[in-house]
Amino acid sequence: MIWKPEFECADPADIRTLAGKRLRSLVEYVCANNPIYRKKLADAGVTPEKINSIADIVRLPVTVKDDLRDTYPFGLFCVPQKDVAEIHVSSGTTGNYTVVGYTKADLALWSDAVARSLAASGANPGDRLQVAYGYGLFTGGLGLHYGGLEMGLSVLPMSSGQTQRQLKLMQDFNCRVLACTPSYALHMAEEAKELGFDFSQTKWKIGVFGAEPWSNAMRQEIQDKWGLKAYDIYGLSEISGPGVANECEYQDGLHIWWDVFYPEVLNPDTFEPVPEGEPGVLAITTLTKQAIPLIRYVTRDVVTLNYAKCRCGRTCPRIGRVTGRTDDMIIVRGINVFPSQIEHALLKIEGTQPYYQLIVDRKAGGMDELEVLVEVEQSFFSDKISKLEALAATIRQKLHEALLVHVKVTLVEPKTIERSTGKSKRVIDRRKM
Ligand code: DLL
Repeated sequence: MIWKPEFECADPADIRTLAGKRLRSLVEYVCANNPIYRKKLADAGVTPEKINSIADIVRLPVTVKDDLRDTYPFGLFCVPQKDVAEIHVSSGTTGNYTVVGYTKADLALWSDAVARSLAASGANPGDRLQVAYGYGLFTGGLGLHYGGLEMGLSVLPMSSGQTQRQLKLMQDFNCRVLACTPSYALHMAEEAKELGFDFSQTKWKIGVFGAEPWSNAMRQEIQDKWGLKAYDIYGLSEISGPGVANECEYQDGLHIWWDVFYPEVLNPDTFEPVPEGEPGVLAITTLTKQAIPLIRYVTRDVVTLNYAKCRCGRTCPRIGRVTGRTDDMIIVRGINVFPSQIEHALLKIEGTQPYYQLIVDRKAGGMDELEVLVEVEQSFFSDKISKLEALAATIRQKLHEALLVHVKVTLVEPKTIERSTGKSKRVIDRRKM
């Protein structure tokens, strides 16, 4: 089912024309309603009259997370407080939180974007949707909730955690669509196994998983354990939340809803656009948002964009899986390492579990050491020690091939690594830079 074919399957030239018009209105709007934006655009020498097509987007200065933190909490808002219907806060690790506000129209826009995403994943009106993303101030829970309502699904707002209750209700209520982080899906499957829960008694059709990087190998594992088809959903609070982009039935890249969230791929250092099809950092312009519209917001997510028409009929470009973030990338002895590379390598090794943690430390002499903690099946610990050693050697070698850096491998028993019901913390960086 295609939720908005008039946009999703349109001639790309028509979408670009529309985006150009929307961009000009956006520049007029922020200049009229926000002094910080007004000054920023004036400093860059931009006036609305200079925006004549979407190609002029490169004239506009980019927005970065610090622009939001520095103006905490409401500095970039463009509407009076009375028009702010809802507020979310993203989980900042340093400095101020990032605050996002929504007018009623923004909530409608967000609901629509998530409805498009659910439809692309194969949900149908009437399906029961179990939302096991956190609700809190995280956008995952309410985003999927609103999208589900908009599409006419029957929404079960579980939030994350309480796994036993999740399992009971999914079976009793014949839930068809699951929404949670991929790591929580694996965690639930693990607990289900211990409880003797039988997935063949459930009616699952699809899962909509995102909010953290995952791989095709992890997808396969989730699909096998749950007996559903697993789709990748992407988004970030600053832009609305989940539902900025989503995979279709072909699971071959995430369609970005570009009539409202206009994407560019930029060089992470210069913020110049990279040639089409090359990797870079994703920047998004919210073309129609009211409360806190963002112009060329640099997400820090490293992606590639594919403009080829998809077999599903959609013409909106597809982002490849997020291969990392320009800011969670770790540099070990001069080599860039993405946790997703490690996950990918581990999932291909027999006997390992999809739970791992990276610890980066600086040893005496200034050498960085990357230690990878990997959970392995219990049987390895009851077997001869040589078997455990052989497995550690295999992992070391495979990781070296994948990363081009030597790592220390520590094998740990199942359940040693802390489980998360939301995003898992993969990297512990103990270096004092
Ligand atoms: O994670 C919104 C969301 C909720 C997306 C539920 C999908 C599902 P934030 O907490 O602001 O918002 O975190 C945004 O998470 O910049 C990416 O680095 C990462 N991320 C989100 N989706 C994916 C994904 C939500 N599918 C940040 N694959 C983003 C990889 C993802 N990384």
